[in-house]
Amino acid sequence: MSNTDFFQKGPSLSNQFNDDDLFKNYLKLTLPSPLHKKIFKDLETLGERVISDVLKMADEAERIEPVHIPYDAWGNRIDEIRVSHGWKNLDAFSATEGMVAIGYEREFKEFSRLYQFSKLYLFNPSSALYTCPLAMTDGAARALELFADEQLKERAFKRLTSRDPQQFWTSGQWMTEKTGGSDVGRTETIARWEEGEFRLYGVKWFTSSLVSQMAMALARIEDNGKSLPGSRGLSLFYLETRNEEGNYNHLEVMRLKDKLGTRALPTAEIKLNGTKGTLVGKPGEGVKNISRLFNITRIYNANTSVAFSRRIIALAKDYATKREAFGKKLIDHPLHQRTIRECEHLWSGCFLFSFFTLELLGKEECLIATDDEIKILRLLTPLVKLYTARQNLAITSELVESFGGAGYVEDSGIAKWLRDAQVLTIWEGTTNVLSLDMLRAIAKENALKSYILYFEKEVQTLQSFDLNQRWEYVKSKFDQSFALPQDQLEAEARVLALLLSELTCHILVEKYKDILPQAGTLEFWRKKNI
Ligand code: MFK
Repeated sequence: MSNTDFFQKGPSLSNQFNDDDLFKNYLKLTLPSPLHKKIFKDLETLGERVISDVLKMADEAERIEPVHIPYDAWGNRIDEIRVSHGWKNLDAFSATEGMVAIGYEREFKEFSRLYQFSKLYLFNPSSALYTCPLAMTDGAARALELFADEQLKERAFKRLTSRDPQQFWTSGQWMTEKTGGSDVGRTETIARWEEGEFRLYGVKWFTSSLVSQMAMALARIEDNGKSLPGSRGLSLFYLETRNEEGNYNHLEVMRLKDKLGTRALPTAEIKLNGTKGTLVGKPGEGVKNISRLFNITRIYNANTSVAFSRRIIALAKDYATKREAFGKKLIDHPLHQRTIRECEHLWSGCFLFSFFTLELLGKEECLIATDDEIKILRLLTPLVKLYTARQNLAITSELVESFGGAGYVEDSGIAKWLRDAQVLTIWEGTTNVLSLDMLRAIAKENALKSYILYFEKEVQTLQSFDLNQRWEYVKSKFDQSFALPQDQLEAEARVLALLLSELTCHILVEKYKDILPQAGTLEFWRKKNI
């Protein structure tokens, strides 16, 4: 055969639910039996759709990127954000499937979040990051559920949690400004009381999904031309992006961001020119209140990371059964196989970590979590976000490499996984900011004590020598670090955050070792001695 007659077959996907044994078995073990029987059919159908019609919507959304059209032909300022049909169809699909609604209908009580995020987990890698607006929508729904009055709940909460595509709204989360990305306390936007309502003035520097119908924003209430500095001066506002006539609510689009990845997502710089807003919660409690929102988006972020890792693993495994080199299939090369298996092992820990966090979230929202569980959720939320995002980046980089040059070209569809992976470590809090948030949770909530109380029995029951050693080591490392002066403790924060995340994965991997992908276990590699 001449060289020109050879065409390599690309990777393909099979049903993403049926193909994922860890996911299926974890749900079987965790959900009461009538429940898992009820939802498995739905997940199986979704597992097929995310490799067929839904994937086509996402492909279109990624091929036809959003554009900003500032003026119409006659010079009128219109600031249209034009998105593809694919993007709009993903919105309708999300509503119909109850991607946000399931979490708030609470039909399955404390397991509702597990069910909802099982669907999101399947949808995520075939959504062109439509799960970003969904994350903010879900976070906004939670903030409104907790802090809004009945009138606002009736108007907005109902729409954010609707399954009817005509009624369904998505929400933006307008926090980041030029002065402060992570340092939200430097927000400059002001809220001025004018003729019986608040009007917001300022520039929001990263606003994802301007095509959403509403947003939650932070602003500094001005009184007689003065406002309190820092985060204590910030309040949380609800605003609608358009008025009844369909015109923008006194805001201007400056431009769309030209980003490394997430290119289907219209992220804009916008100017608020007197945007009408409604105060949500108490004045001055904006950061505290919006943290209820970003604690939800951080959990979405973790779900996205594990779902993305799982997808690239599925693609790499399939490709390894098709591609031949040096006389045999890639999968038959021990080193190639080992690389994929090690990625799978890392992913297994991350998967279990993220779903464990969801178990706690479900309990907290149904008011059946213990005090310790609430504190552990507070502690693990920044950790699960930072750890899964970093591991996804490592796994993705490794597996893009496993495609060789084919992984580096855009039209194979592989390169984009690496571009999109990078954002997951950045938005919703960088690794360092989240490591410091872990310190905040420990200092303020005494959350480490709850963690130790909760997991100590588990570690003893599991009777693993390696795990016991690790447990003692991490505990002593925390003890030593918390005895240091504050600046030295902060310098240790990232190391501590990674250690505690790894320990959590280690415990869960031991606990669920019977359902791990066999070849993904450490045991397997030890026995093979390679
Ligand atoms: C695919 C899915 C992905 C989702 C995509 C969504 C895309 C959206 C794009 C974006 O908008 S990205 C923007 C991301 N920005 C951030 O995530 C902000 C990162 N910065 C932080 O998290 C800082 O730690 C923080 C702004 C919170 C620090 O601010 P401060 O002013 O130094 O906070 P401070 O004074 O420590 O805390 C104020 C209050 O909030 C305290 O409560 P008290 O008033 O009762 O003392 C804190 O305990 C509380 N707090 C802070 N963080 C909290 C929290 N409470 C609960 N959970 C938290 N995480």
